[in-house]
Amino acid sequence: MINIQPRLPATTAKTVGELAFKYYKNTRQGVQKTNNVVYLQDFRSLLNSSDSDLYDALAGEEYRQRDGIELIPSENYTYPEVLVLLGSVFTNKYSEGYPGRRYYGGQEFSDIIESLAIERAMNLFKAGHANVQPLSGSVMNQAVYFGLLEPGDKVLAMELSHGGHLTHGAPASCMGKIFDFKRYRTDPKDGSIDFDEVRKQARRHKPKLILCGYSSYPRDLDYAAFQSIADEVGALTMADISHFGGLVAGKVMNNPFDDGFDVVTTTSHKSLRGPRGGMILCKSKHAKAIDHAIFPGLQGGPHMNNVAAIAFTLKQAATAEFAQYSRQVLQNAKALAQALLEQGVKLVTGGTDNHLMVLDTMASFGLTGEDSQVLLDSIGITVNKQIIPDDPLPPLEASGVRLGTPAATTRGMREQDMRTIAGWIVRTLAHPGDIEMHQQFKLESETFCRNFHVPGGQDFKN
Ligand code: DSN
Repeated sequence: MINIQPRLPATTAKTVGELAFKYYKNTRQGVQKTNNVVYLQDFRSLLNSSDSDLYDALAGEEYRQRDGIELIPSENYTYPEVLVLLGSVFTNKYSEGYPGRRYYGGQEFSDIIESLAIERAMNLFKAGHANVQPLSGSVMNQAVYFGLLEPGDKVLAMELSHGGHLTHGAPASCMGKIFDFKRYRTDPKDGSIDFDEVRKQARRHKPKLILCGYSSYPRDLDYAAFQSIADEVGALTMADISHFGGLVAGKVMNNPFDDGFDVVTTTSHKSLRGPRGGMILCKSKHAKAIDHAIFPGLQGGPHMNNVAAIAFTLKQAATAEFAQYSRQVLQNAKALAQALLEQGVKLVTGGTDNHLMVLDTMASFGLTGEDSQVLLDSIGITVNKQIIPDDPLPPLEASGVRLGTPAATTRGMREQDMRTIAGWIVRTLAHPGDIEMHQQFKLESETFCRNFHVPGGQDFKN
C-alpha cells in the first residue's frame, strides 16, 4: 500500500480507504454505497434516452469488436475496470502540477492515484522516474525532445518506411521541423538493424540523442549496441517501446534500462492493455526536465480518469497472469508468421520476434496494402495497410499490411487459432475476386469469434 503521509500532511488517514471513509461517515458501507449511484448503474439507458445516435454507434462498435478478429498490432481489449475508471468522476477534476504540488485544491484522491501510477510504473520498468500524464504517444515523445534538447539539435532515428514512427521526426511532423532528424536504415539484405550503419551515421552527425523503438519492426532490439554507439559519440539514448511496452513489462522482451538507456517512452493502450495515453520513464537525473516539458511545457491539466486507469493497468501488468499473457502474445505471433510463411507469404525480415509482422502483399499477391486491408475487412479480419522499406507506393496505398496478436490473445486465441486465421487471410488475398468465398469466410470467422470472450463485460444476448 502506498504511503500517503508525505504527500498529504494534513490528513491523519494511514490508508486510501481511511481517507475515503471520512467522506462517508467513517464506514466502509458508506464507500460501498457509491456502487449504487446512477452513473454506474444506469448510464447506458441514460445515454440511450438522451442521445440515441451515440448510443447506437456505441452498440455498433461493441458488436464490431465482438464479431471480428482484431489483428491491428497497436490495438487491444482493455479491462472492464479501466472502462469504469475512464467513465468516472475523475474526469471532472483539474490537477495541473504533480502530486503534492498542484495549482488547484481538492487533490487528495488525485494525488493518490497519480502517486500509485508513478510508483507502479517505476517498479515495473525499473525506471528512476516516471511521468504518467502524457495524453498520447505523440505528446509523450515531443516532451522528451523539448525536455532534453534545444530546437535545431540533431537526433538520429530510424527511417520511417523501415519501421520508424511519425513522431520520430518524420518531415510531415512538427518535430521534424523543429529538431534536425538524421536517419539510419535497415540492412537491405534481411531488413534487420544494421549497427555498422547506425555507427556510421552517429559518427557522421554527432547527434545529441539516438532513438530506437519502432511501430513496424518485427524484432527485439539490442539496446547495448545502441548504448555503446551513443557513449562513443556522447549522445543520450531514447527507446520508444510503445508497441511492446506490455511485453517488456511481462519480461518477454528486453528492457532498455538494463543497458543504461536515458529515457523510455511507452503508450499505455497497446500491448499494456490499458487506457489510451502515454508514460515517460527516465533516469532520475532527467526527471525535472521531463516533468517540466509535459507541464507547463506542452500540456495543461492531466486527465485524471486516464491516470487512474493507467495506475490500474500497471498493477495488472506486474502479475504472473500478465507475464503469461505476454508469452502467449509472442507464441501466437510466431505461429501466425510461421503459418503465413508456410503458405508462401513474404514477411519483412522473414518473420517475427515480437507481437507483429509486416506482410509484403505486393510481392506475395500483387495487391496493395489498401486493397488487402479492404478484402480482409470484408471477411471480418481487421488489419492496417503498412508501407514496407523504401516502399514505392504512398502510405495511403502501401505495399503491405501489418498484423499483430495482442488483441486476439486477450480474447483467448491460441496457436491453432492463428493457423485458422492465416488460412483465411491467404485464401482471401490469393482470390480477391471470389466474393462468394469471402462471404463464406465472413460467416465462419463470425462463428469462430463467438468462442472468445470480449473483456469489458459486454454480455451479448444474440
Ligand atoms: N497508430 C499507432 C500504431 O498503430 O502504431 C502508433 O502511432
